[in-house]
Amino acid sequence: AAFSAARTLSSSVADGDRSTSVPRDECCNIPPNIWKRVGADLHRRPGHPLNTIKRHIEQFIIQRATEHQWLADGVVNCFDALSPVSTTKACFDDLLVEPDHPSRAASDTYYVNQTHVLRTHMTAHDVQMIARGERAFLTTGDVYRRDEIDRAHYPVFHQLDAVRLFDPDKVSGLGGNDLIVSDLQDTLNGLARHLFGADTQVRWVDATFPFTQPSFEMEVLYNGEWLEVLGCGQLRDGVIRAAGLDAERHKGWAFGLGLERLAMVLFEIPDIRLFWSEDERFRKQFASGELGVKFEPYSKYPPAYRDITFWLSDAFHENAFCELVRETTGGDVVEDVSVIDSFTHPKSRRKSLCFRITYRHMDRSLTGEEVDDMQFRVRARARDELGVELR
Ligand code: FA5
Ligand code: MG
Repeated sequence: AAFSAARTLSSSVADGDRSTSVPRDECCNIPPNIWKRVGADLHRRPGHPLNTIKRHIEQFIIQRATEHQWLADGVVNCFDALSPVSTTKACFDDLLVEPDHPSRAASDTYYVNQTHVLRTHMTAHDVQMIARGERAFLTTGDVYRRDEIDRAHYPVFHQLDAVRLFDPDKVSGLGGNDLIVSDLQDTLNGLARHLFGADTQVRWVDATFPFTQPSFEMEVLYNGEWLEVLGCGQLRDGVIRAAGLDAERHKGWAFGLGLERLAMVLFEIPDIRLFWSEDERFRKQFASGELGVKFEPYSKYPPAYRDITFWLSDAFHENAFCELVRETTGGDVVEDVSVIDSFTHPKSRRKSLCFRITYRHMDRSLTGEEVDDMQFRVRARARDELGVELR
């Protein structure tokens, strides 16, 4: 409802001579604050912490690929300007994501129209890249997910994905698959040491992704806590076939990692909204583009809390409420939205939730009046647009 005029998105893709222009239709669920982020390309800004991490990962992989002769000729190609508008085919079908998989739901994914989404992961590019002849490559970009609001979650974040396909002659026969998984884990153990230091502890946890088998998550021990940094695995035959290759001969691995997660730990950045800050006090600290920087927090402005309680409507979804809060308050003013109480009426079985909204601007303090005004508008919109009954 927020858009009336048709709008198209133009965005250059890596090979420069194409551009996509995708019209929206009634399936579009992308609010203005999200559109605004498309094309911001934080990961391409020199001196931005996401750019710094991206460059260091690229350097590490290129060096490893050279030392271990990943490619008979050529270099590992790194793409960071691929359009974030993806077809559902590339983002889901080609990757064997089932038709009813929750990641496809409009409650979790931003649709431009019925057949196009804002990519939910960088893996969306893998099949096309393999199909056009890439055999070892990296892709970095902004990905979009409708999600909850807190200091570690933001509806736009950045991922770096990598793929390595092997020389068919080297992996045929016995031991081929073991070789692939051990090369994958060696590569990522090396990457973790490169980023976090030589004596970093890493552990491997079994995972499930539709497009890889076996699948793993890598966790890094950092300041006493195990932190999930990436997902990975051996590409399934169906993915290789979707790219037009013979899966008997062509095998390989893929991984995908979250750049904000890594940056928050490495640089001690306490809030994911800071990556979007234009404040010089943030920007300047990272201008050197070096890995060793530790963020010096500047004064944190005090939070203001407001609660809202309502009876749910049938189609109520927490992600939609968080998005409404974000849209109503202008994006980055709300630090957290959490359920603090829930109640089901014993007779009617109606459910009521109480949310606590934490208001805190990153760059200035908010007046009580401003907060009250935002809360008032959140209440009105929740009632009108989500059909909830305020209490
Ligand atoms: C994926 O997106 C898979 N495409 C990864 C993959 C690639 C697996 C290739 C196998 C082969 P997942 O949703 O777990 O998986 O996200 C991958 C990483 O992105 C996570 O480990 C985390 O570092 C980061 N991430 C995920 N969700 C968020 C979020 N809401 N905010 C910040 N970072 C996130
Ligand atoms: Mg995960």
